[in-house]
Amino acid sequence: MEIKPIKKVLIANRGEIAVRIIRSCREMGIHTVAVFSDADRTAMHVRYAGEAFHIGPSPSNESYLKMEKILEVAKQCGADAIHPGYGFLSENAEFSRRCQEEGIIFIGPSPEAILGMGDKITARRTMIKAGVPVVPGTSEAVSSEEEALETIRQIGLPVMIKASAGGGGKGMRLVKEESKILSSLRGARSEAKTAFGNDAVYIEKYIDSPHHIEFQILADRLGNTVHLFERECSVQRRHQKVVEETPSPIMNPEVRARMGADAVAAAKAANYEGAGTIEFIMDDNLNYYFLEMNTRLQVEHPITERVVGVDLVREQIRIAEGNPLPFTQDDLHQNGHAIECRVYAEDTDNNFMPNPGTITHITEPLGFGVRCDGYVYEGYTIPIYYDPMISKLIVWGKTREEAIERMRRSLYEYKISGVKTSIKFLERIMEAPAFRKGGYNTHFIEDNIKFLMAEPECAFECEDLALIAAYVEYTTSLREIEQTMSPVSSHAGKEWKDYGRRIATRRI
Ligand code: MV4
Repeated sequence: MEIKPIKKVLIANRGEIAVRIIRSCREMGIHTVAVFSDADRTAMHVRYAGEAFHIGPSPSNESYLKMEKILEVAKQCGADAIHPGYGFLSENAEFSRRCQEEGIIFIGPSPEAILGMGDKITARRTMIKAGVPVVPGTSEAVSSEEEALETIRQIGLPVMIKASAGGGGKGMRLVKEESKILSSLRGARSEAKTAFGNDAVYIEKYIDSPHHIEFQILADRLGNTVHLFERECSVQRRHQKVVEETPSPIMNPEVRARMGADAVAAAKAANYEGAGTIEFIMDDNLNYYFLEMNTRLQVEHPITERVVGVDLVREQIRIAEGNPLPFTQDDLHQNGHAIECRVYAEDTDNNFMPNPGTITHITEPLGFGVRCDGYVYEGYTIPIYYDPMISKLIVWGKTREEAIERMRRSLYEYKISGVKTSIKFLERIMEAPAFRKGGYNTHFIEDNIKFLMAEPECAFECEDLALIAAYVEYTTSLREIEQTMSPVSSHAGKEWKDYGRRIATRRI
């Protein structure tokens, strides 16, 4: 098969993921083209890219979701590929098809693969055929109320009624009582009709307090498919992931091997090409079931990159060029432990309300084993139009314990002023006994909300630190004074220095 080198990539996205993609392109010697809305004229991805084109007003449906406008820019600037990132057009089969029609490489799966996994009933049937375990339930759309009652009698309550066109928690109903079956069915149907224009629903046995575990896969055009192990994503709030880690603390080698093989079988059954994720739910006995396939690069991809040692964006591009995967399954191993915290501009004390605004100061953590994928800078105003995620902080450690302590240290170093952020909430997660123990499930945040809402403990002596800060502040201003005034003040500075040294050595 033919290999077509990609020379220029248009990034149909914004924020941290656009910057992330540009970074890999630059390392590969690939030219980059940013697109931006009114609100993003001063955005980081515009500065990072080789070229940048304005595509419309701030709302995404008038800019980042405008397929024809983006294709027009791609043709005009001679881009031979488009990377959609996550969100926006990344799982839009129509966009994948339009790229094909225009002779532009879509760095992602075919329209058929997107459609096949986007319809959850079709996806379930595909997985059943491939021998991948699915949650006990229906393999066809529910055709009548009588049939629904009969099916639920067989499965047994509680059950989940889910919209076939849904996903990520949209169009779902949990049914616990016989008397609520029909009202839930009607509710789910009308919600699905309104949200997706498709009222097909299916029924699954309800798995109580599951763990959310997903497998990263990569598939090339030649039929080679590998998995890059799991990510534990059970720390979530209202279907928004908050912390992810790999390896999963509840996994064992035997289950990992079986799930990995099932993830590969799932990707092959979907005729998949590129990077994708197979989502499973797992119960406390480590029984696992296919839930959904995400046909895109995911927010939490860096933890896999860190532990497996693979740049997933680079591999996406190489696959899109038609190259074979440069490794086999046996070449891939997990090395150490990685954790990601998603930092949001939000008010955690006020129902996690988004808190966009101007960043007046930012100091990002650095040091051994630390990666910070962000896009904001001092003086930047986070627009109200898009996701309020500021950055993703990713740390690596030889062990899980080391990674947790490195995350605590990094969150402690992370200073953002001007907007409220979730940093302290994340510090508290790292301190939570239920997180440190490792057996947590998708109810972790609600089960521990009282603990998580409290002030984080200081990993260091707070009082001493305040004194050191006062000392630093004092001597800094002294230095400025010294430059313009009499030398008398430098003596006072020495007293502070001695005191500062004394307390600094007492640090824990
Ligand atoms: C479930 C489930 C329990 N039983 N299905 C939520 C998002 C969507 N992807 C599917 N979801 C669930 N499906 C059955 N049969 C529990 C959830 C669920 C969940 C799944 C993964 C991560 C977080 C979750 C939070 C609440 C519910």
